[in-house]
Amino acid sequence: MVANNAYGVTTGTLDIAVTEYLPPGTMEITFENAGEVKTSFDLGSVVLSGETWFMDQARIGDSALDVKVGKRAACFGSFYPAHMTSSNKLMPTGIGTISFLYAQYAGDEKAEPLLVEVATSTDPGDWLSVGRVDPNGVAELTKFETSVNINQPMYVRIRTDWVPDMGRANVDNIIITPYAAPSYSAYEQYLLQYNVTPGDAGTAPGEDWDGDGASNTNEFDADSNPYDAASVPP
Ligand SMILES: [Ca+2]
Ligand SMILES: [Ca+2]
Repeated sequence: MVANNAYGVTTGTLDIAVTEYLPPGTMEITFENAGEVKTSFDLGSVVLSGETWFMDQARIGDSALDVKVGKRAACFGSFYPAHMTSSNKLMPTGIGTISFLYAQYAGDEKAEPLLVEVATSTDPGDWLSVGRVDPNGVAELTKFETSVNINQPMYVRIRTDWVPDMGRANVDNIIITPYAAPSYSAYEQYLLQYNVTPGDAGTAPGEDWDGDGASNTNEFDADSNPYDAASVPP
């Protein structure tokens, strides 16, 4: 790199660790904080980054066979359906994305698939699946990310999509980002006013969707309806 300073131009190299950008309000669970320990697979609760989670048939693994970042990662058991479920609805403004690292537990030859679910209540029928990933045969931690985009707080659950005779899975560095309302340009807002999704066929500014001879841009400028040939700029 080249830098200008009081001593003139200097050059040199600099090692910069680039970490992922996390928007304000992001929840990050690394299983590394004090007390983030659960040695048994039995049902229990554990506070992770300030929120209480229930973990059943799941422990927080710290063995050499747990595939993890740092000292610990979640380890989902395989003898019975396993889950970790938030005890509260998370994220006051809603959920944008949920991501985590996953791998097959190194001590097993197979791994259970994992499901990511959200809900407004913890009634069994209320869970909405927002993602599924298969750690089977995945030896190195691999990132999974799914868009949720729900603008209200939700319970979050990660569970095994259980089938008998599989094996354990590790999950680490769970990141839940806050919902962010999309920002639209004036032109896009104009399209949305007519219930048309920006980017759909025929919506580009130079196009003439309704074939009335006026481009979408001209209709935007005149505030006429670009999807009604009877509505044309004066
Ligand atoms: Ca960790
Ligand atoms: Ca037109």
